[in-house]
Amino acid sequence: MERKIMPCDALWINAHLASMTPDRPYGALKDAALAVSGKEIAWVGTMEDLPPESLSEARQVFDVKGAWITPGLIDCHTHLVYGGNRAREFEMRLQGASYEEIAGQGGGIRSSVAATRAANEDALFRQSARRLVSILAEGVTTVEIKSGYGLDLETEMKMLRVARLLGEKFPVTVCPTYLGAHALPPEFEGDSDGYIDFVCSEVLPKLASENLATAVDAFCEKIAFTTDQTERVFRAALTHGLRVKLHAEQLSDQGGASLAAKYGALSADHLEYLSETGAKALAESGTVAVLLPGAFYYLRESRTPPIDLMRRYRIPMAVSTDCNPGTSPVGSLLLMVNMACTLFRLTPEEALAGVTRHAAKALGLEERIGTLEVGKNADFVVWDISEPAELAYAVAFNPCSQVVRHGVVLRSS
Ligand code: DI6
Ligand code: FE
Repeated sequence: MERKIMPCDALWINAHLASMTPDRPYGALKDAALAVSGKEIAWVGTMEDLPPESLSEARQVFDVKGAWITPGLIDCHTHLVYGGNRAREFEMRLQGASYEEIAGQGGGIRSSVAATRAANEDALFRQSARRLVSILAEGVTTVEIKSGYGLDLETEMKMLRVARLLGEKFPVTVCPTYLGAHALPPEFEGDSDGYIDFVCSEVLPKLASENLATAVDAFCEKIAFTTDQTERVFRAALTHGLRVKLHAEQLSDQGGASLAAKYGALSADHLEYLSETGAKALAESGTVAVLLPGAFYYLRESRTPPIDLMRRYRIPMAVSTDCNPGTSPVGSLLLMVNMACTLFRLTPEEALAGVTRHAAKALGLEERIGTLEVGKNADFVVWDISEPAELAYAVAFNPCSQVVRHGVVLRSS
């Protein structure tokens, strides 16, 4: 083992590390220390192996007295930039209207599109910032944000600029995704192929040239877009060097997972109706299955994603908020960790891997984040808990006591 670790900028001692490497449960290393140099993790090991001089040489030492440290949490599927809210539709659903019925009557995603188009950039930023602040309070250091409530070029660009600005104003890495094929905008009524042409030949090239998105997503569903249309979007995305991902098999089995796999998608998301063929395809392409228990809960779905099938095919499972105004108005990733366990029967360890290591892979960032390993970004969280399963067990107590991103201590309590 490399003994010399210094000079380092800061050292965390007397910690238990849930490094989330896959070699042992939680990647746990008890009675350990972690050193940071610049923006990266410089050393990880036991207190016993820590060279004694490092304590005096480190510029800052944090004695966390037996607290646990995990990687910074990663919320890999959100639509957190949007205008307005859909509380009225929530009431309608409580009175018996279905999500599909409301969408069919021009509500649903389209009502958020109207509100997002109407909001100016500043208002959109302020509304979205409030939601982001809630998510960050629980130790999230990376968040994916999708567009898809603008649908026209101008509003999609506005949403993605707001996403970028959030990443500049708040201590979080924002991964921006273009979700043009989310719903058919009113100006293309009756012409969904025409809309897909517009997505592929006008919006996508413009966003790619302005670096406003790093990935492209689509909603492949009876109430949204077909597999043929999705495929056209994927082809255009790959032409412009963008990665793809897909809302697949949420309400029915459309073969979206197989299609996502065929295009080397980073992730296929939702997957309540995933078939064995789809699972096999995801496994072969190394595509991450992103589980979204918030949407499952709000839609009062009865069919859970086939977790045993995913385990059997060793598909990496991520967990995310799906923060959106319609099916998951949720600002707590730890609540999703809990619900992935209670509703989908993930183990707490699987759920925690779902918001760290596997979420990193769902964003294509597994080389930089998601585990506590030397050379990765120094993005981590100190938790006031006595074992890692506590993060899945309790709801809303927020045991986050310190957040570090890129080696900078953001907050301590
Ligand atoms: N699936 C979802 O759960 C969200 N988008 C999607 O494609 C819902 C979006 C909404 O209802 O506003
Ligand atoms: Fe979504």
